[in-house]
Amino acid sequence: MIFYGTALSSYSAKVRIVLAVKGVQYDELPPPGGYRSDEYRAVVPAGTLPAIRIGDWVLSESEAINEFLDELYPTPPMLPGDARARARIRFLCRFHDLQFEPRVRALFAHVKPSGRHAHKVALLRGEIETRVAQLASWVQPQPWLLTPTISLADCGLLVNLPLACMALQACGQPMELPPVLQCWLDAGAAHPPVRQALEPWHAATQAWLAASLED
Ligand SMILES: N[C@@H](CCC(=O)N[C@@H](CS)C(=O)NCC(=O)O)C(=O)O
Repeated sequence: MIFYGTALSSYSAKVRIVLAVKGVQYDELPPPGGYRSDEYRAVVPAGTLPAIRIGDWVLSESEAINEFLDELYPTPPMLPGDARARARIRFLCRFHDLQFEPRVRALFAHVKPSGRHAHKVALLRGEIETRVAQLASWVQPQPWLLTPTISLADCGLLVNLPLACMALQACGQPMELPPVLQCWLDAGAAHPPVRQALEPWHAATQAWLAASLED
């Protein structure tokens, strides 16, 4: 299996968690020509990261990849339980992709001091805090958000919740997490496959933030 990803791509990190938890053997490649390039689109038509390739079979979209990996490598199951439990896991995955991550991404334009608009950062911070409060009210980590073993619901948020904190800190408007979510993040960061999966993303993100702040 070829995994197309980069260290800085948060959606690549989301899939890398599933690959690490399931102990999948794969070769990681950067997108040939860069993402969105014609060269990469010739392999991955959507042009986005991450993507996987098995022979000439290609799949992009992190959530589709994660569900495919869960079916291909069923141990440990990351979409466990009955229909209702599985639906709740999918709900948190969509919440991450559709409600949470886009607002974190919108902060990126404001990290460099020269491009920062404090009032827009404040608006985004308010929207992110609303989503964080919703999330905290929906989960009772056991120790994972919805399950005793890590599920697909944890993966995107294990990347983008810390990213929201790091980006807001860099923008000069730090956010404090509710204790229930901070405890969950701490437990996640101590989990060896999660730690291994997040290491390259964390290092690249810190380097990018530091370089942007010096600009
Ligand atoms: N919905 C997509 C989003 C992936 C995404 O936005 N990836 C970024 C890198 S983290 C990217 O490829 N951006 C280039 C683009 O959108 O053309 C997924 O879940 O895979």
